[in-house]
Amino acid sequence: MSQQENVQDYELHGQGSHDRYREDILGRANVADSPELLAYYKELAKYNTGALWTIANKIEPWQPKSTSVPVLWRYRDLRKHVLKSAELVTPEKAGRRVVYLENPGKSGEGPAVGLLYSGLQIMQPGEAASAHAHSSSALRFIMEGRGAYTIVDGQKMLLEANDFVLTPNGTWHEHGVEPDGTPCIWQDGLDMPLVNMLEAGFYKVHPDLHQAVTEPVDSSVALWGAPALRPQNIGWDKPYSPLFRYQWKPTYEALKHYASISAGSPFDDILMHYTNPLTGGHVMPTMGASMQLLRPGFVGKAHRHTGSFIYQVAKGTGYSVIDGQRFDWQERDIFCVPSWKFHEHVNTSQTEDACLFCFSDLPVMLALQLYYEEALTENNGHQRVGE
Ligand code: 1HN
Repeated sequence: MSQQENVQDYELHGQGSHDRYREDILGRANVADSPELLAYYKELAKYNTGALWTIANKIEPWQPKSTSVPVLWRYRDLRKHVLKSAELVTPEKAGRRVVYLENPGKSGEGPAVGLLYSGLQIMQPGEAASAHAHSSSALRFIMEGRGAYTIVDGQKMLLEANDFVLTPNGTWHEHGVEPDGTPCIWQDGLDMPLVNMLEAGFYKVHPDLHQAVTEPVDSSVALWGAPALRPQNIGWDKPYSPLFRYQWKPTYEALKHYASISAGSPFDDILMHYTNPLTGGHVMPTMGASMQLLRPGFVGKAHRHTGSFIYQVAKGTGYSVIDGQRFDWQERDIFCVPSWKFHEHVNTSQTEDACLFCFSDLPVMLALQLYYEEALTENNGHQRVGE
């Protein structure tokens, strides 16, 4: 799965990548401007063409160069602003009442990191947002509140703190909070920037604005939620998981069981991917998700890999060093790791578990043979902070 040998190969050739001399001897473009060439470039531009050697080194980096930067979004800063949005606009007017997370490296474009979108959505008791469908896939991670629900293709499911929920591409989906509930906030994650980059974005509003609930509540959990048991004679030919709601309690229990018999990974300690129960693969074709447990006192080593990753702290306190910057986090904070940036995680508590929810474009990277990873070898596997 990891293409580590290839990475080493690339590294060898990529050394001194900013060095013109090396570009030259390594057979990279290194053409100096001359009046004759400048006139030639001008002439080519008239015909909507260009000389590849003027842009080749830029469009073919030695290694991935993310335009996103690591960011930590602190929930204690954001929560009041998310609550405020509920006073300012209605779900009817806003369509989706969401405060989106924007990466400073990509401002004006919308992504939280790479080609992933994320935002915080709030619904008040008694509110309901209308049903729509799009070619983007979406997921939710529930942060707080009681009484929230989502309906996906006629299946209603309840949303509780730390539940992970799918609304795969093409499905009708709508959300609301029961009248006797409390204000509910969750994180949305979408592949929309990827889908738009591929120029494949479609969107439609449900003709009746709301769907009929055609199945018993939480039917996907009843059918597909049992560990390692597959229901008999249930046809499912969709490219995404038939289980739409992954509840927190069994997820945490599974992590604890795994932890009880495993030394864990030096980078991630105890990490489990949410899976499509039919295939064992990722939950959707474009986005995958995981929950990891950092046991008390865990100090992770640094590694890096391709793909864009958005974390939410489901439990505990600690910090992550991302591209040489330390980010201290606590429950409900969100942070991102851009592609090919070194990162390492630490649980600062000696007594309490820390759990990190994470979603990513890993399935895309794997399917397209673009997944590479490597460990940091110098400095005993730890980044130097602030250098
Ligand atoms: C969307 O459909 C939802 O269904 C939330 O709750 C956020 C952001 C961009 C595009 C579609 C939702 C979204 C979104």
